[in-house]
Amino acid sequence: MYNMKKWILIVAAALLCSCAGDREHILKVYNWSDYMDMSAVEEFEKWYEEQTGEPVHVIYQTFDVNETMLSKIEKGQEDFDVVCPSDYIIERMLRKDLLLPINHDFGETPDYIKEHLSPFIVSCFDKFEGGDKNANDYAVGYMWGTVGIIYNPKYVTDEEASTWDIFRNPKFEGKLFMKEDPRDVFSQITIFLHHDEIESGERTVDDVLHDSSDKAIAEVEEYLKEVKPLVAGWEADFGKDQMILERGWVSLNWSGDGVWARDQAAPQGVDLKFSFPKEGFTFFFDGWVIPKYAKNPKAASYWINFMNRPDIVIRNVEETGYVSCNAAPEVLEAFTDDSYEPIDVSYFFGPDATEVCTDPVLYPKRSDIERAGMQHDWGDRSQALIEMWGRVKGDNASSMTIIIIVGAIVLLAAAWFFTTASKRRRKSHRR
Ligand code: N2P
Repeated sequence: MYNMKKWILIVAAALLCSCAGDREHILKVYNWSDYMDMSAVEEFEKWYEEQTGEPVHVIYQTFDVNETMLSKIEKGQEDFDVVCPSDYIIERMLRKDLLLPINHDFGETPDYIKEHLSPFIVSCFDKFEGGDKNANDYAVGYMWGTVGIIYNPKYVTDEEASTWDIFRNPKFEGKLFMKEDPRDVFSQITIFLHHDEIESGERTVDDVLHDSSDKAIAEVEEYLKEVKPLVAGWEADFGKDQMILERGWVSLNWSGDGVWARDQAAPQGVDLKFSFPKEGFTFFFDGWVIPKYAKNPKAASYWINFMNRPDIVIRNVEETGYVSCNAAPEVLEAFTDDSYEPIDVSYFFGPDATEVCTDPVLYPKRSDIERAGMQHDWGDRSQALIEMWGRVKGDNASSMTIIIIVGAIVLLAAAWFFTTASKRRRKSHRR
């Protein structure tokens, strides 16, 4: 018996040691779902070994909501090596000291980040409100885009889809999909509710997006309660499929999903479009960061570098429909297509790119970008938004609960009444 126990302990210890040893050859990646050409993962493993002489095995996990990812790292202290949060979450992670600086020490390997990251992205990251830290030292842009409206022109006119007010239009009852993302939804609706002040110059989009007051939250709550009975679904990632299947006609969504859904729907004879609402909207930047609980920061920084190798960039954009933060000439060439009207994308690709035939949903025109604003970390006020979201979303559940409880009471009362009545009848028969 003693020998048996001893062997179990020895085997367990050996297993533990081999796992611990292995961890330095493991890279834990945590990314948004549907946000990468998965063949790039295997290719990274080979490339890393070629570049460093060390093996690595990638464990790849996905999330659909920024806050889920944040909570796993902030509260759970999980040891992901490289993750891909959005702008306002990167700000939060910087302020909470949750990130390690990006190490650009790649030896003989080219630094694709320094070579190709768009100056536009660098200047946007400079504006992140990360306390005393500059986001460019801790994060590298992966994909970016805008929040807008995917719509089906068979049922919805361009005019109807040009405003965020479409979500209150009873004509589209049961055909509207809303994003299960409190922050993205809040931002678009608050811009819509304040568009008069924005238009008159009294306030800027940026100012409105910084406003986390009770008043701003209450206004959006009221709007969402009006919208709610018309909504077919609140979705974290299935809205694009519902649009392709024509179960939805209108979806508040990310531009990349707009491109992806449009391209998937076309061969099936379904026409989908994406609008940049006239009142204004947000753009988002998702960037690679290395959390402070990472166990393999070296492979993490090589991963970020690899994600900027132009051929990998092109494959990821083609697979996901999202637009990369990388402005390499090969990328510009890959997404130049004469079937589009020329647009000015010099803000992204540099001064020569004033007339490029490219997809205006993928690369928004300069004039569209000028109407957009960025979301910022609200700190502790984020909780007030989550509570508001719970109130809006919870209403259905509570009225349903009330209906079920009342129904159950009525049934019980009816059962009691009939049993008592039949007992009485039996008694009076016997007499
Ligand atoms: C795609 C995820 C896009 C993230 N599934 C937008 N921030």
